[in-house]
Amino acid sequence: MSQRGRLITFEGIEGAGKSSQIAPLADWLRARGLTVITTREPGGSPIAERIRALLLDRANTGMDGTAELLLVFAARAEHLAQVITPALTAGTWVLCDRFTDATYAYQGGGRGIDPSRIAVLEDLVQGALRPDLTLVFDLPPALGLARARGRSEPDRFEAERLSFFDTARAVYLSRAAADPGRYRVLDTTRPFGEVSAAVTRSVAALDERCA
Ligand code: Z5A
Repeated sequence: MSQRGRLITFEGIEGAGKSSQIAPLADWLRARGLTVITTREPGGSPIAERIRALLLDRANTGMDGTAELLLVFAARAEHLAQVITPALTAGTWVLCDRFTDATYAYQGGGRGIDPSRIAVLEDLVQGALRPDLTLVFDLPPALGLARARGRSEPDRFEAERLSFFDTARAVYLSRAAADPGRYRVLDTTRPFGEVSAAVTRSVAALDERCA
């Protein structure tokens, strides 16, 4: 039976530079003989992508916070069942653009939902599954928003106030500080190539095939 794959999650506030590091890391891992898929949340499977559209649609401004939380976890349950769990079981490495840390940061920090409620849903939907490694791409929110807003019309989250992202960032940093074994915080005010090198250094420690 093949060895279980690894789940690596990419986190950070809007425009932190996480999405653009996923493809280079996937190439780097494949060059070392590993089977890799890249995916994202909310989304990553057909039903979860439909939930993503609901969550990001600015026409849904004012959505109830608990409804938003449940939609995020409904999408995650579907993504886990259809994509992540089968891949990990088959020995595939899964690189996921956002996962449950985003729920603690955005629905917990940003929307003010008690983290203990999020933890209940995390246990229900994920059981014991937690990422093997979480990379937190960190930069001041004003810089992240300036990078992201250069691209397209803001979605329902991107349209939030700066203080929303300040709170989300603080949650990410405090979760990382509380569990240094699982998290690496990367300074993405640094040039892209330096951040990529920090990503591969962090991942290399996970498996001897990456050394
Ligand atoms: N959400 C939630 O509320 N709860 C949850 O549980 C989950 C998600 C899972 C998904 O949006 C939204 O869902 C998210 C939270 C919510 N909303 N927000 N905010 P998304 O996935 O569409 O958006 P995003 O995750 O924020 O992605 P993003 O805007 O693409 O940001 P990014 O991935 O961190 O950045 P990037 O695309 O890699 O880079 C942004 C720009 O900066 C781009 O032009 C790059 O070329 C540039 N860049 C990248 N790195 C650098 C460096 N080092 N120097 C200079 N420029 C750089």
